[in-house]
Amino acid sequence: MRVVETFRAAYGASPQTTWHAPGRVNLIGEHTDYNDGFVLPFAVPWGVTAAVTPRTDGVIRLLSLQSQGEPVTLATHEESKGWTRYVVGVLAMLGDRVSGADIAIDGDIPQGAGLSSSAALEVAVASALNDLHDLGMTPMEIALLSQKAENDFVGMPCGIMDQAASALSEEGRALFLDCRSLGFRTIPFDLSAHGLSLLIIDTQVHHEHAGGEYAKRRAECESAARKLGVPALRDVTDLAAALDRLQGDERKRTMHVVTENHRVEALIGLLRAGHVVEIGALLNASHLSLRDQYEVSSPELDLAVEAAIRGGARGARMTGGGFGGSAIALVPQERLDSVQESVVGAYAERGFQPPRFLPATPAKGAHRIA
Ligand code: GAF
Repeated sequence: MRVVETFRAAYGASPQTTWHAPGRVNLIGEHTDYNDGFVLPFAVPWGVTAAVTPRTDGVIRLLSLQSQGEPVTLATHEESKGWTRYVVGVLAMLGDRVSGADIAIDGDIPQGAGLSSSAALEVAVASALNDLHDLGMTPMEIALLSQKAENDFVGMPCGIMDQAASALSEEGRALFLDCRSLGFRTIPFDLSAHGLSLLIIDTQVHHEHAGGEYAKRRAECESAARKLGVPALRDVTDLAAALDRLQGDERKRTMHVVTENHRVEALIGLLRAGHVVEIGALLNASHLSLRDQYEVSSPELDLAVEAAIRGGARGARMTGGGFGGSAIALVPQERLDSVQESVVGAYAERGFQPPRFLPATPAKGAHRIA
């Protein structure tokens, strides 16, 4: 394994453990996690591998096969930049349970595709350290610690979805998570048995303002919940009455969150009943709500969705935080070529840079590989 070889070459000994943690796509339940709502992501076949050996002197040595040069040497709480923040953040959250580490990282998640490479990095490192130090954390506790690293150390106020998907997913299944109780179950998600595929359409565009807009959406939801006198938008039961009491953006955000939770539940009902093709309509409705009520889509994502449907997809939506990244499309296998042609053609016509296509099958969550 090349990450193990690189570790040996850099640090002069074999790593004591090596863990892999995947990225994710979200089938449905977008911007619901930090509103105590429901999500339905699954792990993708790409991820981050972390080869790790503990140290006892409070130092972190860190290298990545995706960035050039010598290992970076940092203290366990030291402020750092770029990708190293996610690793240092995990060690900072572990506090005196760990005292430094030598770490080599390898990753194959397409960069900028919005498939949660940062969550995969956090979960891979946290899982390896949990293993090495016998910390006894459950996968959910690893996800929570990784989220805290991202919230408190990196400063991104994300919910729990991405880290939970990376830590808890199971091959061939989607992960239904109640983000309030943290209760979860996995649901069989085998599209090929129904002659379907889930195609990721990576727009290869990521808009700069994404972080600030994300925090703004979260603040709007929290403000709307306060005005409605509920702990979180999850608790809105009478949507019409709630909308009467809100205005402007807060009204629109509330409409999205409440109906998106309904869509997650409806989609699970369809999967249980075996009506897989019919989930497409819910994907479409989710996209329109994210575009018009939550306002987190982008011209590239909207075009990917429209063109995929024109090419024969049974449904499509943006996935993840938005403002770029990827869309997903539910495609009958015999239409895979025509959907891709339709999207490529539409992008060329609008002068957008060509998108990238990746087939998504549900993969296994974080696990030890050596
Ligand atoms: C990003 C966040 F990290 C998640 O927590 C979630 O809120 C998602 O955007 C939107 O559903 O991926």
